[in-house]
Amino acid sequence: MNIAKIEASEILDSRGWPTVEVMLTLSDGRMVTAATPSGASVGRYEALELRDGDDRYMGKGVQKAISHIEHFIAPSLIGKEPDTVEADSIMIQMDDTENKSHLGANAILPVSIAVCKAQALIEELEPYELIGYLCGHETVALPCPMFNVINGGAHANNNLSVQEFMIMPIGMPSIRSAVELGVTVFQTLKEILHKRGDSVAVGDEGGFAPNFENEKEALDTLMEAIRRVQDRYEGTVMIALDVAASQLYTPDKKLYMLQGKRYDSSELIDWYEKLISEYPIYSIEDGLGEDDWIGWQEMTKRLGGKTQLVGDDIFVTNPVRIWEGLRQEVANAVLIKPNQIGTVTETLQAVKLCQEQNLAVVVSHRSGETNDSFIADLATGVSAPQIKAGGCSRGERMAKYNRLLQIEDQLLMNVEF
Ligand code: 2PG
Ligand code: MG
Repeated sequence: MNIAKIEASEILDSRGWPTVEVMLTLSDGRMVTAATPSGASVGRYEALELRDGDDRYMGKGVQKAISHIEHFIAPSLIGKEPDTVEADSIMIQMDDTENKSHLGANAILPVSIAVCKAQALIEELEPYELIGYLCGHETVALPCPMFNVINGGAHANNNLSVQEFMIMPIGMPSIRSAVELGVTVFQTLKEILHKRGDSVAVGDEGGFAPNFENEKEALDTLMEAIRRVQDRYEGTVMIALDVAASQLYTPDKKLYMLQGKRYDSSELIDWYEKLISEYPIYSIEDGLGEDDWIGWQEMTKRLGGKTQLVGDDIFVTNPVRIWEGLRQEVANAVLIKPNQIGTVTETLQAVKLCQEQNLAVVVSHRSGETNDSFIADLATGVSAPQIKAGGCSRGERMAKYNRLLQIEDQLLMNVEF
């Protein structure tokens, strides 16, 4: 079964900005689609997202990426059997840059995902099964969801410096029960905010974004919601933060700006230490900036024994940077975002490296998303311990959690009791 057609079109993401959708048709007429997401707090070392820079959509059109698919990528894949590794290697060679800046990661990734889905289809597998097979895993496991229930930083126009306040239902017997617990905390938080007269409007990732006075007030409110719900469930609700500290960093001064106050790396680590002693914080992502390797070393030494320290902007899903992290002994977990590196194959290579080196893996969405739920299959296929896919509202976020529910149902159907 061969690839008969690859068509690309400009669609809109969850923020209303253009992005690329690919439709791949097989020679028997069956079709798959894939779309690429887009970040707001974009790491400096991520693969390049090609934007037109002309008058359309304030420069954010993606017609150039689409024309690269039509003129270069599609002709090189049409007539071939869909094979993820082969297609990715053709596109990587054709691009021939370190950061996909020739063709654009937003041209390459949706084709890569579409080929992966098409390969699964013809092999009569679900995408997560194919991914598990490509990773050499005999079984797959569902991830623990991290629900982003309070949005700040670059994802909301409130005065929170920390970008994401997430809850993790730990020790739950199933995804279905973890989702129920997450949603119940989310709805309880909504009631608390509503009663106080605070805004219950949501930010880019589907979490609430009221004008809390500071991070501590946000955490106290979240703890109140957790306490009201916790006793009714068997698991424990822990907190995860994404500080997205590259956004708060001034490299020449080597200082971070939070709530109008300047911190050096050590002072920021002191603050995290205090937060960890006061709240059930399981995980801190991007606690320091993408170039602050010395600070990251100190943070890992001081906090890494008790807290999950996730590298996002510092690693950008790039095996070379993850290796550098291992060499410099920074972080104990890696955020995995396919569009930071640009192909499914390289994403799986990054995961493999993490798994071999005992770094925890957190598969992640972007703040600008589509309804493509591929990351749910990715997280399951690689048996990632965690996934972050946003809050408990907005269709593009729920698409991922709903796909996890569907996968769990499929897996349970195959279990013989
Ligand atoms: C992050 C992501 C996703 P963005 O920083 O982890 O939450 O945000 O897509 O804006 O980079
Ligand atoms: Mg992040």
